Amino acid sequence: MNSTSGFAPFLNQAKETNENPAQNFSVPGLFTIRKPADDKPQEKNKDSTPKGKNRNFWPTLNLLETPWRSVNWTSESRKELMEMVESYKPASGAVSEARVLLLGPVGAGKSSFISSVQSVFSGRVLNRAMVGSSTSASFTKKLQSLPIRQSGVKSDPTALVLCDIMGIGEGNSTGLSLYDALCVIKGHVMEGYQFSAEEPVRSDMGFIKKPSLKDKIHCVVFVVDASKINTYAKGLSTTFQQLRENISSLGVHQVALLTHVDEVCADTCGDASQVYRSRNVQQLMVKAGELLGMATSYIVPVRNYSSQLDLDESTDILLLKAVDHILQYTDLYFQDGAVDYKVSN
Ligand SMILES: Nc1nc2c(ncn2[C@@H]2O[C@H](COP(=O)(O)OP(=O)(O)OP(=O)(O)O)[C@@H](O)[C@H]2O)c(=O)[nH]1
Ligand SMILES: [Mg+2]
Repeated sequence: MNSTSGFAPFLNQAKETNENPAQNFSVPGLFTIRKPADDKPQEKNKDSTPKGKNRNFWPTLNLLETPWRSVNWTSESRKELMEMVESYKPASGAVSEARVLLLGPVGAGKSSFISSVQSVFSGRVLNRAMVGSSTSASFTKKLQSLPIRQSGVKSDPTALVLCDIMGIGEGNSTGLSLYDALCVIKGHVMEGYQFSAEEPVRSDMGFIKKPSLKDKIHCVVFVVDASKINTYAKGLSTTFQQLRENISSLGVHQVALLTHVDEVCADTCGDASQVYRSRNVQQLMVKAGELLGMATSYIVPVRNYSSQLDLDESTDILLLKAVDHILQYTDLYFQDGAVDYKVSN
């Protein structure tokens, strides 16, 4: 969390000039310091004060005056986004499902994202994808393809399948290797394949020699943890660069998720709808772009369900916006000539 000590003079000015702290005052060129309006009813879910903190007068120093991306945080928007995913059909008659692979360092929140999206559609917080804790070894070991199911009683599968995999290593000897990742993307690896950091995918056992379009990955989503952006090993950037070059040469588009945004901003922790007003999140998005070698426009912040037991509308919208973003780039793959190749490699 940002220290507020550098802003002390402004805070004193606030106290001196505002007998009634309900009045706002401006710091030239910076922002308006505003007392949360006790006399004005706050919109539902718009409380930017972290729970447990003093709610009476805590200027929102970490928050931008206006969000830098506009999102509609209403129930209607949530419903529309859910309907969009439920009615999604891949822009190619050759496949009935879009297969999206999550790739990222250990503990970044790949499995949690899948569980969180499943939770949104099932109406309660679930843990279907195996979520681990943030340790040095990947908790997920197998290739697991998880369909996102429609909301409602029938819960038929949608056309979106999210594929979970072992975390990528920070060097050559740990975690999923570049070779293994490319084998999965090209469609050579069978469902349930158990990865090993010591041994690459073998071409004799359960290897799909001639994968068809339905076996391949149609979009890659990199997942990075906002709270670790500043401390990831230096080699990770090179790993991402190699992955991006190789994946791009297969015609597969890539986007990225910045997870754990609740851990880098108390305002976002208290209310996910503040995410695009958070200075910290904005700065970390830029750093994530540098780490991944990607323009920020490809990256979206998400807050996964980790400790919560109940769904929250703004968190759902953030997750659904991420799915919407992913599907746009998935369809580019189908629309591109890339899918014309009959045999991969
Ligand atoms: N606060 C918070 N915790 C998160 C978030 N996403 C994931 N976590 C937690 O981070 C830890 C690791 O999450 P996983 O989903 O297992 O991460 P992973 O990328 O699948 O990790 P491996 O399978 O080990 O490679 C778990 O304790 C999650 O609850 C998030 O957005 N916010
Ligand atoms: Mg996992």
